[in-house]
Amino acid sequence: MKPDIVFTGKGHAATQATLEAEFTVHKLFESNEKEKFLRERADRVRGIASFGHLPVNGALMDALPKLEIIANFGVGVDQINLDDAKARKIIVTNTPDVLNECVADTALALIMNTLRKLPQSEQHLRAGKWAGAGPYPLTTALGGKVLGILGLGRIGEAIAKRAMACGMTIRYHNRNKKNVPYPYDPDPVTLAKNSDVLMVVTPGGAETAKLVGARVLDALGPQGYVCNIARGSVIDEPVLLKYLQEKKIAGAGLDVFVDEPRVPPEFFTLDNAVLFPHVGSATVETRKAMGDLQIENLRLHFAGKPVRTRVV
Ligand code: 8YV
Repeated sequence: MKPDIVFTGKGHAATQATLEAEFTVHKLFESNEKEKFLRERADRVRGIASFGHLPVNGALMDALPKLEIIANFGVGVDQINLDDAKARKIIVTNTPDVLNECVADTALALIMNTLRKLPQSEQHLRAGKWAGAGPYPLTTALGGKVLGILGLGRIGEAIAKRAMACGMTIRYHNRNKKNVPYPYDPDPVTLAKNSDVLMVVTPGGAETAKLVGARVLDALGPQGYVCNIARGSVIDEPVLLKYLQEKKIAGAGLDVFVDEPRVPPEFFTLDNAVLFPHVGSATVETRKAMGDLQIENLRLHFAGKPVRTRVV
């Protein structure tokens, strides 16, 4: 008997194909009557493979009383209510580490594109302005600048290495000081004050919601840049938009947004922002590795063994 699991969203195709071969899969995201869908399967669903943004909260868990495990595709589990899972003794797994290098590559690309305005300069060429209006205006170098990392975990460390190779120096803020060679700032405002570029790498969720707002952006100042590779929720998005429009900061590089895939169209007209459609981990290799880990956790659990990457 194949265990029954629910997909919460459409996700990585090869991963979903493997799961469909090994489990009896129920696609919640395809249903227009979700309550009925869950009620009809409540007696047999033992797992959730979570993909995307659909909240996995206590109500969903209670609708599936046989639920034992929620295996997330992604390192960030902010859409899953971990307290609710813990209270119900439901295991939650994620896909850490396998994506560190790709996400750090994307973070470096954000810094480079934001400071050097490479997408904007390419636009200049494509619009035929190079020959007409002349060379693209000068931009600013990475070398010699201070990168402040807000949330120095494993991804943050991989970003630090790359930024140092470009001649940047590193500082950081975490809730707790770490045993690392980089100077520590006691709060996000001080970090922003001491940095030229602030890179947001914290987890999402309630604890970090709008951590970067007016006070942090004021501390960064008109010469400062902010980049976000974490979650849109960590930055106060309307405030950031206003600061970019009024040039109260120099620029922003954003891979994540509050209401993905919807991005406020006001961002599209900004010359001082570089926008990526949440591609941090989006390579063939990394997405396969993330899927393999998600699958492994489900296989191990249903074979009665401990999972590999347990969050709660
Ligand atoms: C993915 C991510 O975009 O791992 C995460 O937390 O945000 C990304 O790697 C996402 O999980 C894919 O849906």
